[in-house]
Amino acid sequence: MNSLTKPKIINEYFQENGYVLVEDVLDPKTVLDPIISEYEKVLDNLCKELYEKKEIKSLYSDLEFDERIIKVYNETGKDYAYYFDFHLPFKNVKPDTPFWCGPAVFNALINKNLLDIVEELIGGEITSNPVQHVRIKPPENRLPKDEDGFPLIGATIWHQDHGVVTEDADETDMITVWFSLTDTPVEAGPLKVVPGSHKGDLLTHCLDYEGNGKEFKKARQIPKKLFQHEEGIPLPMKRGSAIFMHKRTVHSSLPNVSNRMRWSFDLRYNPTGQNTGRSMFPGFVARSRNYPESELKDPVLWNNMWLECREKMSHINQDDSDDVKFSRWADGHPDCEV
Ligand SMILES: O=C(O)CCC(=O)C(=O)O
Ligand SMILES: [Fe+2]
Repeated sequence: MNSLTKPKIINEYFQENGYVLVEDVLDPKTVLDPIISEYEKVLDNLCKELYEKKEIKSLYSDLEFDERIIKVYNETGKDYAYYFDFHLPFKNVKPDTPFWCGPAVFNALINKNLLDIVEELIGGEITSNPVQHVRIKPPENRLPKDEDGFPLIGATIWHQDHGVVTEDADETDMITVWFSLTDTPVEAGPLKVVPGSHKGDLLTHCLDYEGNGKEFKKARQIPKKLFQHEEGIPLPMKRGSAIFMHKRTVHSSLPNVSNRMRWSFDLRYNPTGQNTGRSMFPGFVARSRNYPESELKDPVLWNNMWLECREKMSHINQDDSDDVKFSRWADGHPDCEV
C-alpha cells in the first residue's frame, strides 16, 4: 500500500487488514544513518572484547559493518545478536550481560512521524512497550549453520505478537512497528503477513513444531494448519518506510537470500496504563497528550532503566529457576500434535 498519507485511510486500512505499510515515515539521513553509525561503534567494542579474549585473530577495523560482522560470526561460529539488542534475555542474565540502548536507537523510538501514526491507531497516551528488537541478518549463504543445519540467524517462523506476551496483556491494544535500516526487497527477507488474520483468535503456539514442513525450525510457532498460510504476502519495502501491525496478525519473515544485510527494528506500543505483557522489563511514556511532562525525553534515563532491569534480572531466572514467567504457553496442546 503506497503513499497512505491520510491518517483516516491509514487507520481504515489497518482495521481491515491488520497491518499497514506507510512510506517515508523515518528520515534516512537524520534517523536511520545515526543508528547505523552507533552500531558501528557497538561492533567495534564487540571486536575489541573478542580480540582480547583471543576469540578472533584480528580486530578487522578496516572492514565495513556488514563484512566485519560476517567475519566475526564465521570466525567464532557464534551469534552475537544479544550484544546489539535493546532488550535482555529471559534467563541467565548476569550483571554484565551486554545490550545496547543508545541515543540514536532511543530517538527512533520517540520519532514524531512514527508516533503520529501510532496515535492514529491507539490514541494519544502512548507507552513504548519493552518487547523490542534489532535484527541484523547477514545473507544466509555467508553464515555458519546451527546444529540442525539452519543458518545461525535466519527467517522468522509463523507467530502472532500477542503470543509472545504474558496473559496480563490480553486486553492490551499493543501494536508492532517494523522498519528496516536498509532497503528490504523480497530476496532480503522482509516480513510476511496474513491479511485479515487479526480478526481471528490468538492461535496456539507450539514449541519445536515439526508439522510446518520445510519451514520447521526450533522455536515456538503456529501450526500452518491453524490459519490460511497460503494467503500470506511478503512486504518488501524501502528504508524509511514502516509497517504497523495488529497484535493478532499472523506473520513470519522470509530468509535473506540476497547478498546484502537485512537489518530491521521491531518496536511495540500500547496505550499507557495497559499491561505490557513483559512487566519485568521497562516501558516508558513516549507521548502523552494529557500529561506531556510524563514523556521520557532523555536517552540516558532510558539506558539507566535497562541497567536497573539487568541488575534485577541477574538475581532471578538463573539456570533451572523460573521465578518470573515470560512465556504464556504450556506444552502438550492437542493443536501441536503432528
Ligand atoms: O523481522 C523478523 O524477522 C521478525 C519480526 C517480527 O516478528 C515482528 O516484528 O514482530
Ligand atoms: Fe513478530
